[in-house]
Order: sequence, then structure tokens, then C-alpha cells
Amino acid sequence: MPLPKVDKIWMDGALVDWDDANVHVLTHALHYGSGVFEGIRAYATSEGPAVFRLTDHIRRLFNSAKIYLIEVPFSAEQLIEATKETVRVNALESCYIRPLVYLGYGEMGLNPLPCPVQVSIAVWPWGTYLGDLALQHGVKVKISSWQRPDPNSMPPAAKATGMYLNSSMAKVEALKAGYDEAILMSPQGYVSECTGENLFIVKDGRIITPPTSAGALEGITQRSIMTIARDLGFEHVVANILRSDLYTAEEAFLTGTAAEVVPIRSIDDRVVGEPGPITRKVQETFFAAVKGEADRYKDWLEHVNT
Ligand code: PPE
Repeated sequence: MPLPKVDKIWMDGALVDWDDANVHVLTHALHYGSGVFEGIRAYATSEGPAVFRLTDHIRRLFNSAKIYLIEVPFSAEQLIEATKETVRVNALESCYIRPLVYLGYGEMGLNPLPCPVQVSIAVWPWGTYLGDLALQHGVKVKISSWQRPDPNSMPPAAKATGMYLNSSMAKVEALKAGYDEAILMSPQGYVSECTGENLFIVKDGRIITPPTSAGALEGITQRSIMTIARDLGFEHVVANILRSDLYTAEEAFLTGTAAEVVPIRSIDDRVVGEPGPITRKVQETFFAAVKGEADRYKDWLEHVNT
């Protein structure tokens, strides 16, 4: 589906027209994947558009940059304000938000330190990432032949642009084999996560999600789901999961900003089935939270008009 255009994109401190938000072909990040980014969503609420956990996302962006020794030429407060401004000027009630910090044009070669650091924030309307049917009835997933990189090869904790070649290969492999999504394992043989989502299973009534040490990104949706699980009184734990645990899970779902909360209906053709009661309950609570319909989670919403 082509990207729906909006009016303005924030680039290095200024709002520019969508069609003018371009870079030179010798931009370092195009050649070496030297960038870090975030995926954030703003939702329509009764008090206008609100960005879900914006401060947490910007904090993770700075941590990703720190891991790669990229000095962001703006403060977190400036990027938070710039994000809100970009949503506001485009008059969007709800949207996806893509802040990107990347090494720009001016130097080539593998030493990134002399490169200029550039920052952009784009927003666009983005509906359900895996489709409406997926949200209701779940997706078919396949364990990938591709693994997540070892944390000493490429740190999965940093949301770096180059890292996503790994995810893309797993995604394409799964799609070509007739599945919707892939699960990647860690080099140590534990379940890591999906291509752009964290993974949860339910076993013996307990909600389990893998740790960062198994190659998963510290997901902000994942963390929100753990809080929701706690508040709903469900037993929940961050722990290593084996491939066989996936095959015998009572329920399974994936979480991410783009994907939101999506049930899994089968894993490598082992049927999990229609979404179970725990999946339904956390999914329903998550959607109430992001829309500002759950008082308990109002702190997660950062309104763009205030
Ligand atoms: N793991 C990976 C590898 C990942 O990329 C994401 C987000 C997550 C887990 C979930 O994290 P969080 O969004 O904080 O709950 N993936 C972003 C990019 C997806 C894309 O297609 O691009 C996202 O969901 O915005």
C-alpha cells in the first residue's frame, strides 16, 4: 500500500513539505545502516490526539543512539515537543510517528564518528499493521530459519536501522511460505521475538514473554502489557521460552507499536486457535488505554494540544 502523504515532515529543526524531505545518495546511513529510530502511535481521544508513551519512546531513541555513540544534536525535550508539533501541524487525529536519527552526508567510510547527525520526524495515518482480521482472529506464524544476532554481534537492545535487514529476511521467508509473521530464535536456542513485535505466550494460565537477553527489543507495548496483566491479576513473568513451549502454548500473541496486540492462531502449523480469554482481556484493556478510556492508564497519554 503506498504511503499516505501528509503536509509536513520535521527535518533538523524545521518543518518542510513532504515532497522536499529528501537526502543525498551519499548519506552515510543509506550505505551502512547507521541510524536509530522509533515507532510511536498517536491515538484519537476525547481530549484530542494523544501520543502513547512518547517520553518512553524518546528515551529509548536516546539509548539506541548512545549504544552506537551517536550524539543526538537535540535534547529529549526538544524532540518530544517537535513530535507533538508535527502531529499538530498535520492536523491528524491519529497517526504513526517515525523519529529517525541518522548519519548524514559529508563523510564516507566505516568510521562514523566524523559524520553529521541528522534527525527527522515523519507522521502518517497508518491503520492496522497486520490487518483487521489479524486483530480479531489472529495470525499464522512460522519459526524463521534466520536467528536474531548475538548481542555481541549487534545489540538487539538498540533499535538501529541496519538491524532490520535481519527482520526483513525473516519476514519475507515467512510470507513466501504462506505465513503472516515470523518468530526468530536467539543463537542460544531460546525464543526471541517476531520481526517487529514482541511475543507472549500463556502456559498453565501464566503469561510469559522472553527477556532482552534472548534477543528481544525492550518493547514499550510489551512493558505496557505486563503492567496491564498485573493490574488484571494475571500471573506474568519475563522468562526464556523454548520452541516446544510455543507448540504447546494455550494462548499466544504479539505486541508492538505498529502491530498493537495481535493474537497468534498457529505456530509452525501447531494450532493455538481463536484468541483465548487472557489474550482478549489484555487486548481489550490495551485498546481502552490508548484511546484514553481507562483512567488508570491516563499517564501513558501525552496530549499534543497541551
Ligand atoms: N521488536 C522489534 C524488533 C521491533 O521492531 C518492535 C517495534 C518491537 C519489538 C515492539 O516494540 P514497541 O513498539 O516498543 O512495543 N517495531 C516498530 C517498527 C515496525 C516497523 O514495521 O517498522 C513499531 O512497531 O513501530
